[in-house]
Amino acid sequence: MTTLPLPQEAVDSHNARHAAALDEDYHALSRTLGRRGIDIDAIKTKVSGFTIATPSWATGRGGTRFAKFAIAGEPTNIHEKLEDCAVVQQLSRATPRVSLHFPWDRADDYRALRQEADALGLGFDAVNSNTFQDQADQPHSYRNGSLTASDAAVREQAIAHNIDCIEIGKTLGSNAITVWIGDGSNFPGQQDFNRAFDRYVESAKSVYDALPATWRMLLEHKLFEPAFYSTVIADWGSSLMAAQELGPKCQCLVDLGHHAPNVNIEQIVARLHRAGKLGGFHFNDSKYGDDDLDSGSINPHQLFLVFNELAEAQARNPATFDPAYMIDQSHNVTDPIESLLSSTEAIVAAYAKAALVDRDALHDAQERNDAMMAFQTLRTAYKVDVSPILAAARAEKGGAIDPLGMYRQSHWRERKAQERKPVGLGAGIV
Ligand SMILES: [Mn+2]
Repeated sequence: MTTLPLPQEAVDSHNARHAAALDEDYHALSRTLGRRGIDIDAIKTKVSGFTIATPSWATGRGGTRFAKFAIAGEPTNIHEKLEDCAVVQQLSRATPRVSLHFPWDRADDYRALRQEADALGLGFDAVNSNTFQDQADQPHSYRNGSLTASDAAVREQAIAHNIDCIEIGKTLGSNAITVWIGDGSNFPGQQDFNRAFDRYVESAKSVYDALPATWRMLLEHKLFEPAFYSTVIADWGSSLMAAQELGPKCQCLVDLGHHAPNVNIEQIVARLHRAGKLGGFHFNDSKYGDDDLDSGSINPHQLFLVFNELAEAQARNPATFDPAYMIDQSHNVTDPIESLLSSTEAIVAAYAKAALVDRDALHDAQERNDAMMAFQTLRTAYKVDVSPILAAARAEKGGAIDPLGMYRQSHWRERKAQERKPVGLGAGIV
């Protein structure tokens, strides 16, 4: 039996208060889109089917390299993190799966954890391994790298941890492992670029060989940090080379914050799709580097352009198009549940706007070299306020018409501040 974290009657009565205004806005938009030959209900159906995973680690105040400032009522263990993810799902109805990170989310009994999640209306997305920091009980340090370390014993330990994550994921019902390593160098000459890459491919092959038949291995690249001179899997080129060498079950994962400033990320999306290696996404936003800011808070147009390429890819290969979508953010100054609700709305809105693009008109303008009309085709879709479509889709599934308003009204955090033990001090890069 599903036991949702908030009383559903409260959500229903909240929706009843907003229903008339939503109905008015939805019908007004329906008429506007209708004049362009777009059926609003068909877009709403698409939006209803679109889901994104939430990461367990984003339910706490992430902190920076400098400090972490916890809030009262923050979750302190995987059980409380699942509860908070269930609040996001109950109100947004677009985040039905949680992505776990090991060993951060270690539990005694993963079969029981799966049942616990199921009772909250949640399932599990990709599992994430962590060989970028040392754990108290491990024999070898990752100070000189993990999957690419020059010491074979360190590499073996990192491989074994990844295989452990796959085993846990099998029990949880996951179907992918996301691998991000911090391996790299801080000094010119410190590391041989290609020997490190060779060791990466060799180690990753052992992880790949442990994948169940239906699983995918997603390689996440990142330009810099913690290594500040070179990173082994720094860019989509390195990621693609590794994924191609490893085999068909290995694909690339694009984190929006893991690129050099001003890189054309939407073009990377198109290229990876062309190579059959577009495996997944981590959504966030960025001003300077890997800022992990809330999705769409800095550059919502880029988010839309990324989704435009995803929609293009889906239209071309609907049978094989299946990227794993996840939010990957660090919430340092907000209530993490509020950031997740707001980010979910921004991501789904970008998806909905991309679905409004007149693809025939776009392709036609491209072929005729009509730059202005090609651009205006995108701009016309981008300018639409799709909020009524999102709200109607949420309400139909039992979510809140105004998720943030409903969340504040629920006093969830204040109640949890009474029940949960306080989080300690500390730095917390995520
Ligand atoms: Mn990421």
